[in-house]
Amino acid sequence: MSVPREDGFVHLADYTPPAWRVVHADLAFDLDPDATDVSARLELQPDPAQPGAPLVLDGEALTLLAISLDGQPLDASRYRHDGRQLHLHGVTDACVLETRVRIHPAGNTRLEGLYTSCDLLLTQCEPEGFRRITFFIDQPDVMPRWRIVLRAPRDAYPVLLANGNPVGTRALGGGRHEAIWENPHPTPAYLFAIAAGALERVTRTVTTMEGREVELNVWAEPADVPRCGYALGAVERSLRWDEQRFGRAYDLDVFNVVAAQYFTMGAMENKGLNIFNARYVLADQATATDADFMGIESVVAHEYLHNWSGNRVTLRDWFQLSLKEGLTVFRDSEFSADLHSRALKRIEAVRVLRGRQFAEDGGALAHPVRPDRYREISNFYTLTIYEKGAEVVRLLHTLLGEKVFRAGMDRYFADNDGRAATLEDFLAAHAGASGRDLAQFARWYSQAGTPELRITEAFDAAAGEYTLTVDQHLPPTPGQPDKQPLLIPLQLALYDASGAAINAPPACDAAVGEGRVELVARRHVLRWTGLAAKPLAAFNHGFAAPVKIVFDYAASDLARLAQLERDPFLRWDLLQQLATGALLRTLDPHAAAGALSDALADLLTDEAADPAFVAECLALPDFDTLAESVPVVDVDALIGAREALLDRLTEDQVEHLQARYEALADAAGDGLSGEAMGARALRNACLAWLTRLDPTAALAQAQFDGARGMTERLGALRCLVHFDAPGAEPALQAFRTAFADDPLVTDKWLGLVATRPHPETRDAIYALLRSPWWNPTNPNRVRAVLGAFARSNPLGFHRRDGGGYQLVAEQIAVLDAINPPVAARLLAAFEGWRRLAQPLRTRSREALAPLEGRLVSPDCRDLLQRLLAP
Ligand code: 0A1
Ligand code: ZN
Repeated sequence: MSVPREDGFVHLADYTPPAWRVVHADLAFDLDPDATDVSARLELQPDPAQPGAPLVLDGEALTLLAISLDGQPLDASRYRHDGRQLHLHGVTDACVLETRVRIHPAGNTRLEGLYTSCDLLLTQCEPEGFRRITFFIDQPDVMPRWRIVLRAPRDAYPVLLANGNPVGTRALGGGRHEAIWENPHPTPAYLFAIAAGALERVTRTVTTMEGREVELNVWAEPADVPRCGYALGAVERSLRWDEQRFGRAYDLDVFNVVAAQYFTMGAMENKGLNIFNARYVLADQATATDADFMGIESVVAHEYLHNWSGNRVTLRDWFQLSLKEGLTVFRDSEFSADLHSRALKRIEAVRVLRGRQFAEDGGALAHPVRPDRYREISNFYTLTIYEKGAEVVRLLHTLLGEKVFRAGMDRYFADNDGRAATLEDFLAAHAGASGRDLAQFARWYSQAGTPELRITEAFDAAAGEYTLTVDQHLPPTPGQPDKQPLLIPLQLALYDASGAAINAPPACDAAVGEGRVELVARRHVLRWTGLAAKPLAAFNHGFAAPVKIVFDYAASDLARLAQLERDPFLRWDLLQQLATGALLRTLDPHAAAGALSDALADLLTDEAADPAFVAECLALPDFDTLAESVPVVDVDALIGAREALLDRLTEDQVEHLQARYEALADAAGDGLSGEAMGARALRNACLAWLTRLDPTAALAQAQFDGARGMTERLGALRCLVHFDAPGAEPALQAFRTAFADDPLVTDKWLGLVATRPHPETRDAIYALLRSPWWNPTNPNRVRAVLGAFARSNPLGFHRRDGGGYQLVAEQIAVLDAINPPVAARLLAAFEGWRRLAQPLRTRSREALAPLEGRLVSPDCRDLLQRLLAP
């Protein structure tokens, strides 16, 4: 159990095992949106190693109605409830504590604990929401087995779901009914869930590799059920994949997924009862884009795969969060790579890393994959915990290879099943399976910041000797001025003048594997001899290491390597480097733009090239990625340069773009095949470029009018709105009307309006905040409007007069009182404020500073302090 120190922080170093455990939890709910009564019967046992330790339970926003110990009502002198914890006096032995509390779901806008989502009653407990349901020892290393009874009026709540297996239902008097569930697996409270309401489902039964019959259900409100089929298929694919790739079987008789319109995050892996943001469940081609379908499949996989990485093996404490999240992101990305295109999945992940995670790692909120202290754990559901955490698991996979990695995973699951584990347990399993010492590798978990590899080359023509000197640079981050060198596997390839790969390994003082060197020191010198001419070097194939590479290429070298490389990820990356070099003028801009243009021409005219891959190559580095690559961010200059390069490339390629757009018209028709999706992706990319040269946006208008699904419709609408086409308003109007009843599609057009690249969008946002569409209690709506504006509209958010910051700061103060985790996520959009060029740096501080006196939630106060810390 970890208690905050005087400094207000919970420290990793302070961990001690729980003094008391709950071995069995029996709960009964009398459900009602206004006042739900929760009866809990907890079997408690003291830790024999900590005799006499006081019995303390967590409990917030609970009204205590009754309390008894071992069957005897407790006198008020025997306990104290201070609003956060329940202290029981003089209890030393194993006992049964019974409480009855009242809670108020309908007023719960924080959406943690038990809350209402439209007509449903739902729970969200991770990380510390269960204490808002009943008194409990609410920490992940307390793992009882559970029995859950739900009672409610049958007409409003015909379906009553909870964790585990259904035991039975029965009618009660007065139109009420009851359902009983049992979860036989030891499960922490953060994985507790119930869902009640007029739900309907799609269902199928499968048999696991162990021969268990499992009913898979996806539940939604009745009107949405026709859009649940794709998610159900994704559940089955996930179940099969975990059996085949990791040998992990599902372990209950039912697996339920529930779609909720009100949900703070993406989804939640509660044992046997996953609760999802509706946007990651509901899809058909008329209302969802291809990206939505792919997002649904990957989030379904993520939550399903948590059943082993997170639930069967859970966390000792919240510092270990990446043990489940990084590992599960690694697992879900392997799932997507195995089922679809590995290269495209990698490109997608690297875009997020470079654009967003590197920024987090280099900004005011930087923290290690395993933080060593926190004030508010809900502020640590970050890209560093999830995406960098997954990269660290991928590093291990690269170092060990698939076979040994799998043996390490088998060992991890076997040794820790039913336990609350740590990252040390994870590394110990892999060290045991591989025989490797992973002590240096473990620094990836404790040191924040994105490592940089500064590589210089030298060629001695007379001696035929080529050397690469590789320096590891680890930038300082908050609280970590000095760092130790990391173990970094550096993939590399050399090409000779004829373009043939040079296969000889270098001589060096580091371990050399197939096509890679394992860097362990601050500096390594790699040496090749017997070379007739200076070779061309390429680095970090597949982005095997989540690092920045600094190497002085000429534009012509990058272009040549992009032709020679067989690794599709690296081919894409080399073109990104050309574009970045042209934009930031680290390369001769004329030569770089010319080389990029030629490479794109080749791709656009290559009938054999995968259209989805070509679309990725057309997408130049975004604003975030560029901003991450410069020490001081001049927003207008970066965007101006990017727009100018796009204009120039479009002029060069207009005929190829048109030809490709037309040639793919049929292939882009119906269906969710990879081929159709790829064709739509490339056509939308071509359309966005072509619309630059077409003030009437006739092609975009035609695509909008004849759209065969949401991918085409939204792609066209984006062009119309973002390029201020004459048809933008009527098209928006038509779109709005056609989907007026659908909150998820409404979020889409709101997102387009919020990201229109113009400083005046700030005023459009003010108008939206006064419109009937605004709803600050729905996190999806907040993200669609304010999240999109702050995160994806640099021209609007970073207006020179600071008006974008003011708007977002004002709304953070409003949201702070409604849903603090949502407000805190918006506040994190300021993470890079210190690197902004003036006057924006001052303007952002002016927007943030007054929040000091206005924000009340611990979530927002913690973030604000970290943002403003000197
Ligand atoms: N464990 C979930 C993420 C999650 C975290 C917090 C939540 O509520 C505040 C909800 C979901 C996942 O990784 O999918
Ligand atoms: Zn997760």
